[in-house]
Amino acid sequence: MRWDSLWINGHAATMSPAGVVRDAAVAVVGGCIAWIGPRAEMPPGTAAEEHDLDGRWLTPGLIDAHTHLVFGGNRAAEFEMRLEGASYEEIARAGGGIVSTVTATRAADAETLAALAAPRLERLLAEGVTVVEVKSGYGLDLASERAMLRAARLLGERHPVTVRTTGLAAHALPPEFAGRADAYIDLVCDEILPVLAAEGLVDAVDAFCERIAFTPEQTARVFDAARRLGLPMKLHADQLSDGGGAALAARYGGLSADHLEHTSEDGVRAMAAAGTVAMLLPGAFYLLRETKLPPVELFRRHGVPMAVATDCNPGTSPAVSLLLMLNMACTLFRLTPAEALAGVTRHAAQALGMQATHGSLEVGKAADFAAWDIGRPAELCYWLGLNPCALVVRAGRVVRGG
Ligand code: DI6
Ligand code: FE
Repeated sequence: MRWDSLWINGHAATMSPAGVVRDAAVAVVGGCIAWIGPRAEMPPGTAAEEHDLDGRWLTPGLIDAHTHLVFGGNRAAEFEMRLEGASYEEIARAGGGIVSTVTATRAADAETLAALAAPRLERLLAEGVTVVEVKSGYGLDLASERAMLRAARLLGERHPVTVRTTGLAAHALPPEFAGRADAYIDLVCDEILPVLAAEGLVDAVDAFCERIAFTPEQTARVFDAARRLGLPMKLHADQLSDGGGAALAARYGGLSADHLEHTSEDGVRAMAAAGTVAMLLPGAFYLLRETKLPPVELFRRHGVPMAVATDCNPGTSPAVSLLLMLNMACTLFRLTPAEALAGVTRHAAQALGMQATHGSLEVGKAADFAAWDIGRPAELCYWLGLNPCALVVRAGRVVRGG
């Protein structure tokens, strides 16, 4: 065999059915994994480049499958108000919250938005992230939603990361539509989503189904539009109340239902039947000082795959560390470290519909991986603010460290 590169002398947490491979070898051809397994069983071959991992651990490149990374301004003032007693819902109803970010985002063009998001993205990438999902949803009109999604595409061109975009025009009611939510949903379904889809700017469609956002009926109309456009769906569901969002996402065959603190067992059952991933977002739970935990035990019992993401956004989760979310998923939500790691690899890939090519170290998948200075995989969930990432490889190329 003739390989482009060969990686030896490390241990691999493959996140595939092969599990942990000690003293592993990984051979790469054309940006994909051509062979992986115990070094002792490696077929004979030569590599153009050989890399010694020095006993480090390899994982698949991490995947942050739910972010609102692109936005203008920030909401530190609102953070202060909340500490003085105002609730997230009260601030939203008083015209603050998401709408204040909309004002700042509308004032920026795609270039500016990409420049504002770049340092946040770089923090994620420094922790071994190789795929990131980025939502729109702070533009809430065609031009500004387009600018956000263009900014996301620009980030994917300028940084060593695969960007998946999600059209979240149904995130909040723009002020100019006050009292006319159905008319705004018409605009989303008849104009914003079709135009952005035709321009190749959206890979999936999301909505915020919640008392302070859109009803299940309005959400269903957005999903019908997504279906007509052939786009996969995800949903901000049951974050602040049980609105039946998880079951709604499942009914449409959604890739994921996200947040889910208030999801009922019926919702969990529907997700299991539909193969919808439970996207857990401990950063928002933490920042909002929520007390209602997502039904993790029910997800386990019904075999619903759990993913974990930053939900990086200026209001409820100004988080730029996926490793910190691993810790919070374990500490706050009681995931095991193995579940949390699956949540940012295999199950995160599934939540983006990318499981055929990403999320585990397996032959034929993208050679996206990170090497870590750790003694065991659980250490990735353990530290608060220590980044043991030594090396990042994307599509077979070293993009960090090395
Ligand atoms: N749920 C969230 O946690 C974010 N969006 C959503 O639908 C928060 C967005 C924000 O407050 O800016
Ligand atoms: Fe979100």
